[in-house]
Amino acid sequence: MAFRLRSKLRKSSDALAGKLDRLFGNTAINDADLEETEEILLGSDLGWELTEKVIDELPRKVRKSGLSWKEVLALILIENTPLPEFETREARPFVTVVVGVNGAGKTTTIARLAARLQRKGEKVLMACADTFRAAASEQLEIWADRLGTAVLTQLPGSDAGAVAFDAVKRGLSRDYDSVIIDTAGRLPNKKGLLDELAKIHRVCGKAMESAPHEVLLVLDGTVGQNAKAQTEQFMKALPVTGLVVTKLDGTARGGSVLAMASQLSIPVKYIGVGEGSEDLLDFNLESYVRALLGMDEAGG
Ligand SMILES: Nc1nc2c(ncn2[C@@H]2O[C@H](COP(=O)(O)OP(=O)(O)OP(=O)(O)O)[C@@H](O)[C@H]2O)c(=O)[nH]1
Ligand SMILES: [Mg+2]
Repeated sequence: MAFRLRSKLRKSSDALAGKLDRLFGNTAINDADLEETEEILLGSDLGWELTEKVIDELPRKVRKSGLSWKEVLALILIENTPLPEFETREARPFVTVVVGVNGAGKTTTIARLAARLQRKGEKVLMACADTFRAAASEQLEIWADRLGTAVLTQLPGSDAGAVAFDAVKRGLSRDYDSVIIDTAGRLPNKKGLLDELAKIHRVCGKAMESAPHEVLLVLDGTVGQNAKAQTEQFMKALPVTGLVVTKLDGTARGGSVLAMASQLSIPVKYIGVGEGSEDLLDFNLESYVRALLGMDEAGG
C-alpha cells in the first residue's frame, strides 16, 4: 500500500522531494537555500501557513535533532496538520450525502466507496439526487451495474429532495447498511444549488432522525488554492463533516491536501489517486506525508 501510494503521488514527490534533494544534498541548510525551499513548498500547494512553519522551524530542528532534513520536514508537516477524529459508523443505514462542484469527482467517489463497503460485506444503496442532468442518473446506473449495487434514480426534473427522502426510507425498510446520495454539481444559479443541498440535508433528517450521518465534500486536488472558498460556500448550505480530495495522481500539487486539512479544520477522510475502482484510499496523514516526500514507511 505504501509503495502504491508513493508511485501514485510520484508527480508531487518529484516536484517536492526531488527538488529539495538537489537543493540540500548532504550539506547544511543556509539562508539562500531557505528562500528556494519556500518557493518549492509553495509550488506544491502546501499553502502559506504550512510553508512559513517549515521555513521557521526546519533549520533549527535539523541542528537540534541530528535527524535528516527530510525526517524533520515530515515531522513538521505531520505536527501541523489536524488529524481526523476516530469515528463510528454505527447508524443503520449509515447515510452519506456527497457534495462538490461540477466535475470534482463525486460520482466516481461514490462508486468507489460503495465498492469498498460491499467488499466489507455491506448492503449498499446509491441514490442520484442530481435530477438536473439526465446523464447524472445514467452514470450512476452504469456504476451500479458494474458493481452489482442497488441504485435509486428519478427522471430529470423531479425533486432532488424527494429522491433523498425515498432513498433513506428505502434504506430503512429494506435493511441497507449504507445509503450514499449523489448531488448536482452545477445548477443555473448558485443560490439554487445551495437551497437544494440544504433541502436534501433536511429531508434526510425527516426520513431518519439522525441522518445524514456524514456529509462529504469532494474537492479537486489540482485546484488547491480555491478549496477554502468552495468549502465556505457549501458550509452555508449544510454541515460538511469530511473532505475527499481527488485527482492527486495527475498533479504535482499534492501538498494541497495538507493545506486544506490545516486551513479548513475539517478532516480529510479519503483521497483519490486514479480513475480505477481501487483508487480511493483512506487518508492516513503519516503515510501521505512520507509518500509526498518520496520516503518509505519505515524511514529515510
Ligand atoms: N486521475 C483521476 N481522475 C479522477 C479521480 N477522481 C475522479 N476522476 C475523474 O474526474 C472526472 C469527473 O468525475 P465525476 O465523478 O464524474 O465528477 P462529478 O463530481 O460527479 O461531476 P458532475 O456530476 O458533473 O458534477 C471523471 O473522468 C473521473 O474519472 C482521481 O482521483 N484521479
Ligand atoms: Mg456526477
